[in-house]
Amino acid sequence: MKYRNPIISGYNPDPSICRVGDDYYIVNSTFEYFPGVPIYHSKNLANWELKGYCLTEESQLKLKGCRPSGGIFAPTLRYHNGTFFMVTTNVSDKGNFIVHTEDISKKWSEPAWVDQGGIDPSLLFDDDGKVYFVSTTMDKNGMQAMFLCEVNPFTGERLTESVVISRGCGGRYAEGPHLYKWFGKYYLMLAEGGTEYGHMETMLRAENPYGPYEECPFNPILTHRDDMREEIYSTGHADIMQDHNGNWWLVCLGIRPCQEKPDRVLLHNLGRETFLTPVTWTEDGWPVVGEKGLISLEMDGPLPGSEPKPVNHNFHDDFSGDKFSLHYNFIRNPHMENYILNSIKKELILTGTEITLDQVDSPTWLGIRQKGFETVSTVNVSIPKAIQGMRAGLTAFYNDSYHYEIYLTVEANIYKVSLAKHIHDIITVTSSVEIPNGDNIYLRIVSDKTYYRFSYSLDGEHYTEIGTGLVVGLCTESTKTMTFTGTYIGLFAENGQSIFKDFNVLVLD
Ligand code: 6LW
Repeated sequence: MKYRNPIISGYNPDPSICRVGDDYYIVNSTFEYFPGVPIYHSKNLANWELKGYCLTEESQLKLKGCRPSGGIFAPTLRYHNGTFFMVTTNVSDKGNFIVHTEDISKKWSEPAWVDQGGIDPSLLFDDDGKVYFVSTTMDKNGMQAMFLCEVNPFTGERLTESVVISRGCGGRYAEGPHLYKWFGKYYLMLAEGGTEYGHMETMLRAENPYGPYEECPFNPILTHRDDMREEIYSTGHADIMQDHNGNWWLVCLGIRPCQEKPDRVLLHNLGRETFLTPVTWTEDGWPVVGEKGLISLEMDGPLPGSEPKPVNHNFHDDFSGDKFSLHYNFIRNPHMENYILNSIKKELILTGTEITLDQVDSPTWLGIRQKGFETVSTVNVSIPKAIQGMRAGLTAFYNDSYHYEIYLTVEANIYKVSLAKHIHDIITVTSSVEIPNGDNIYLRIVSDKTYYRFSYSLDGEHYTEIGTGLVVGLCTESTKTMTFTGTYIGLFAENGQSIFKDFNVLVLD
């Protein structure tokens, strides 16, 4: 059956997959965003539905003041004896921890912290009842290595010394380790080369979890570093599982560049997304990923379950519900008293504080992942009480130093629609138009691979463009610090209350 990649679009990196009967689950990294670690569900590996998050309480996910792309790094999801276990790292809190639940629709446990350092933790539940915990960190000489210990997965207690089992297969930054027990052997899969354009997956195996490990003779088993098709890059940070029909699959992160030839500047703004590929095996027990280590946007494979349905990424919220859509994320731990849904009047009331989009804090902001290059986002905004300098509007947001927004504001008692941009250390208002009042103003962002275009309307039909912003300004490669996230389309308010109605994001590609 044919299916399209990415199977989970938009910023959904570091995928980990597990199977329970004929149900499939994927989790991803979330860094400074709240709630943490989304759980996607599928029956056919091609169509995925967001079902909730592993970390939904501040006690599980402390993000206050965390740097951009701090917080939650790569997670691993495993299922054993009726219990789901998710292990991850909060680099802005106490490091590696495990949460568990018997029902993913309910609250997960409080964190059980593990006394082994590093990032990218993973778990293996062995046949003899031992539970192995592996992560990547530096040894006492500052050399990166995979460390292994045995743990109690409920308490996080480390039961054995942490010992080095591998330093990878020669690529830099060996990380993203997953330990598996297949065909009576221990397989160790690693990401190497760094999560950028040199990214790759390598495979090793041993008779014993502590090694010695032999390397797959045709490593890397997956990489796009030399792929001249230029449609998917940076494939790596993968996880493998066998479906309920006995077929094997690999999920990995990858990026779709936003630059068209002949620009050839390698840039991406949507973040690292989740891709799927079939896996077959050589006679001597090594995995063959995709088309000899390459994957494509259109693939074919023995999918379990029903024929893939066309994927619709459109988002519409008329605020008639009494709960926030699962697709909304917040920046760090939100102050929920500033987010009020009025399902009777179909309004979202945002109370902006003095915290702005430019601060490493939690402004009054909620957003959904941008899931395609070509989008049309609209929202209706009103300012019930004019406060000088307040702002309320619609933003294309990467992080506190990289965002564009079109918004209502009040200056010297004059209502205006303005366009502001924050790129690196440049914060500027590039356009400002006087409007008659602050009631029911329509704001719109139209995006493609090159531009975000900003317009407003007084009647919801006739739009006036007030400016554009280059997509390149919101790309991961352009940020002044190392970042791992992707763009959101968000609503925000600062220094006053605003009323939002009818938020729509159409995804056209
Ligand atoms: C992830 C690690 C990595 O934990 O990036 O560059 C981190 N390598 O594998 C965030 O995705």
